[in-house]
Amino acid sequence: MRVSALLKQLKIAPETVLVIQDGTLVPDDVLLGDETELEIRPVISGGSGDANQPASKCRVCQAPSVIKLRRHNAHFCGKHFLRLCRSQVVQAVKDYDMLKPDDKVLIAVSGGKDSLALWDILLSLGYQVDGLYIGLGINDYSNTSRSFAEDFAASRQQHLEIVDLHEDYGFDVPSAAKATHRPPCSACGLSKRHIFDEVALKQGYDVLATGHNLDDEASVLLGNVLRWQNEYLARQHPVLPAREGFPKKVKPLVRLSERETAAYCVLTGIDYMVEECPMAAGNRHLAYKEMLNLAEERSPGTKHDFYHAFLRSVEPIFSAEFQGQKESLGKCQVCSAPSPNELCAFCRLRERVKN
Ligand code: Q46
Ligand code: ZN
Ligand code: ZN
Repeated sequence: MRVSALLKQLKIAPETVLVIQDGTLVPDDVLLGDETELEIRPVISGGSGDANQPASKCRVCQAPSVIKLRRHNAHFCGKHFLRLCRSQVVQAVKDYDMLKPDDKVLIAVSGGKDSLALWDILLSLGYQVDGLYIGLGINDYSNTSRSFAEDFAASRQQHLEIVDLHEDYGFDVPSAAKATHRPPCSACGLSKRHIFDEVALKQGYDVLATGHNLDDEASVLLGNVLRWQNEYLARQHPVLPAREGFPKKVKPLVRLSERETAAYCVLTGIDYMVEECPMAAGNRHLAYKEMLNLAEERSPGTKHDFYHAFLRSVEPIFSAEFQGQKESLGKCQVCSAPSPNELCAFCRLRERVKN
């Protein structure tokens, strides 16, 4: 039986998983023996069926391929797939003026596929990049994801800064969610943004990089469009310039899908946290990802065109509308972060959880 037939029998959409044997990818057209042991690793949320891929060769070198990318309408061998991933990052960096060669970069690392793939790609491109891991106190998930981040940093002899929400600030994400009666992702996102900014500025980094990929950005865009959140649309750019109290922020993975970053990790031997955060359930962006995966299934390239055509043609209109409307901010009396109030949102959250 071929891999494609096996997936069809299991009712698994090939675009939603990676099939892995002995640490490398197995293409859809490979014939499986009776004793073959495979890992079928989910890599995206949602999606639907596709099967019976034709026998495949790498588009570049004609060697047997390991992955098919439908939106490029091409197969790639491992070497040329990795080269494609790096070139997509180079292209994003160039298109949006994300990084200068001698920038001191801080990357927000979660232990998942995206941030570790990005760290590896930026290092391979010669950038100077340190990692920042934030312990969120989400039980085993946090402990395990931290060890993936630490192992990667150690294997590449890179510096990983660790901040622990509980040890350093006296609360964690589950207790913040309880105290605020809001979804965990709300307190989590707020805390992460605050700490990323604080560490990047205090330690003199030029740029903060995050591992948001094409699926993340396209699903956020869909959410913003469905509700016509014009102000959010004006700010949905892969680069946010530095301004008083905020570091420059960049998203160099906006040309790569999450399936591609997962495949990058498998092919480069990067161990990452495969399990999703247990608090992600109910996050409405997962529903938007599923919608986009359905559209992508019918029409490969939809996600890319939706997001990148927005950046090219529509985002400038929204950002012009809100140009110069940024409120001038004072400083938080506790932590000095920019804030329109006496206490910034992060310090207010801390107070609320404490009481
Ligand atoms: S870690 Fe935090 Fe995510 Fe978990 S609680 Fe939500 S925001 S889902 S990237
Ligand atoms: Zn090749
Ligand atoms: Zn504060």
